Amino acid sequence: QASHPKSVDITAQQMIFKAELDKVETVWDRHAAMQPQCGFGETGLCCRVCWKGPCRIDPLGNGPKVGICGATADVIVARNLLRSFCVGASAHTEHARHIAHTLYELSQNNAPAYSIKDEAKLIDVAKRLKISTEDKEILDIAKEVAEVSMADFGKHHGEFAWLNAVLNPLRKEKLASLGILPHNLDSVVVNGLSRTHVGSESDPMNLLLAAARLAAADVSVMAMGTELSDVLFGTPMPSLTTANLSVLKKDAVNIALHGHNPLLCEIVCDVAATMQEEAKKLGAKEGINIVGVCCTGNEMMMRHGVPLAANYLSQELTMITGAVEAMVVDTQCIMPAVVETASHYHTQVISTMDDNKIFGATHVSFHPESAVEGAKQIVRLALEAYKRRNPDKVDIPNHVQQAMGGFSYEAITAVLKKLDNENPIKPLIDQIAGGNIQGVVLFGGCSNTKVVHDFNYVTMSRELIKRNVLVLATGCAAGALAKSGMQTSQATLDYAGDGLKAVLAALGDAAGTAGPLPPVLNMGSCVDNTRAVRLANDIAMTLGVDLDMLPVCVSAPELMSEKAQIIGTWAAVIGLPVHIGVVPHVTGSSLVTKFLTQDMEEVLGGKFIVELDPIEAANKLYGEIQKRRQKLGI
Ligand code: BF8
Ligand code: SF4
Repeated sequence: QASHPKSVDITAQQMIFKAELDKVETVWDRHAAMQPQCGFGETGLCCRVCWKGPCRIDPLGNGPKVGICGATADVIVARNLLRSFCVGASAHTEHARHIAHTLYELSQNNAPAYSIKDEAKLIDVAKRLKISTEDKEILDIAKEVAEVSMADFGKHHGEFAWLNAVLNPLRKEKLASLGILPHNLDSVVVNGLSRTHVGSESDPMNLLLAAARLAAADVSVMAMGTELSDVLFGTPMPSLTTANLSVLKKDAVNIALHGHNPLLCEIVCDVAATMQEEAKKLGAKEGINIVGVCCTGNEMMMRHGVPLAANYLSQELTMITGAVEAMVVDTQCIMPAVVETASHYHTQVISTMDDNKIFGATHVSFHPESAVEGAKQIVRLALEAYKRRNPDKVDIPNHVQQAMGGFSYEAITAVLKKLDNENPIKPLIDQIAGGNIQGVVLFGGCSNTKVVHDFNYVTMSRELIKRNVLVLATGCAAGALAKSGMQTSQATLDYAGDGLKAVLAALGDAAGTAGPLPPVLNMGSCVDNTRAVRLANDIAMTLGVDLDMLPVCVSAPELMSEKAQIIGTWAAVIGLPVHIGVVPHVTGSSLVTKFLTQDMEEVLGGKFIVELDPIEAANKLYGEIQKRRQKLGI
């Protein structure tokens, strides 16, 4: 049982094996039980929009060609897709709204647990939102930034401030010329949903254009989420930490923080630091050990160097170690199954958001106004659970992996400034033009039982790095590449091509790190994808071109969530080739499939590339990079 075909994370392999011994079901068992999966759903051809249905169109041409209302395969597929995107955009919207609202409450002195951790960032954000900062108190600036942000949600006239901050002028013009420039966040989602009501829009192309407009709104709201989080919690800077299930400690009260919203985890970290003695009194010699799961993990790793235990597919495995006292969750990507897994051990699952309860979990209602009390209650529940821990069930893997996180836009430009203070983007452009860096691939997205856990990330990134492609990563992709050792200096020495190796060594010297920078720069959680957009826009604007000219691609080789689906879509809408390693639920419509993988490129410059084989996928992305280098004449 030295290796397990379900994951390439060796600590996960070990815990999958333990789950079998402990007779605990995992996501892989449920995946197996679900086979074969429904072909109508897989091809996007199942419609449940109204109660005359469900209707399904046989992709092989047998049986009805249209639904009971007459909806064609193209309409059904496009409508399902738009609905999914609306959910993904809604998740990002609620995330950002929560943070903007807290910033506002802070400016009114109603959120005592929070403060402005990065004033320079607040001023930078204000400028980009065209808010004057002269002679204003910092809290007044915070109030205006929060108000302008919150106004973006429902704005019906005037400027869409965050859209202006995130899209470059050329791209804005392009989207405007196609009539797909969104005017706000909330009503674009509502509009998208309304168009999918029975008997509403039945022009599949127009549904796809609505999806593109929604995607442009989504990238704007994600930028808001990231940038305001930096204001409240600090802008990430590079730091060394550890990743994979080995970060759990036998002699500590282990608290796993899981979900997405930094509002909760930041305060739990602060409060836990003040309660170390209580844990030690219970016999936990190492006190309280906070670890991260999924994007909450990425947020904490980026800002505070908190160790990352797991990404999406290994979330249950944290508890299989038998050493997790509390699995504290906020929202998104939390498998309902965590409660069942926890029931086999002493783990307390604690939900924290009133609009995101988990059946069977203990609920601690968490609000910014009373954040410290809520966090204390959470830590106390973990301390209580520690008393119930069964040492016979504890088995923590011992393969600690180092990882460097913290590569925000600001962190990267700070390093580049050491090379050229006046024009920091120039050294990067020079290296791209000279060929030491052939191009950039941003890895994002989830893990998915349809792919061997983390395998595509590791395989593709090594293949690209070897060919001097710089890799950026966010979300569960960043988690996979942290756990697999790709965010270390050693990975540069082991895998990078000579050109890239030289650049990363020079950057490492400039940054003052012990060795070269890692070949995979961890940019944070999923919402943080917009950090990469800002960097790409800087390059494009310096060159006087739009993003559709840059040798920059996106890859989501293990994606699954609706959030990841819309992120991929906005990446294509802003002009980038987007690889996905899982077949999307659209193949039942040749029109939709052709638009996403071909026609879209002519109109917007970006498109989807579906390729399940990771080596072949790396080849294809490298090919796209070369095509774009040729267009640029480099
Ligand atoms: O936002 S990558 S599984 S954890 S959806 Fe979820 Fe996908 Fe992970 Fe973060 Ni993003
Ligand atoms: Fe069937 Fe049309 Fe109703 Fe969909 S909307 S379930 S295709 S009748």
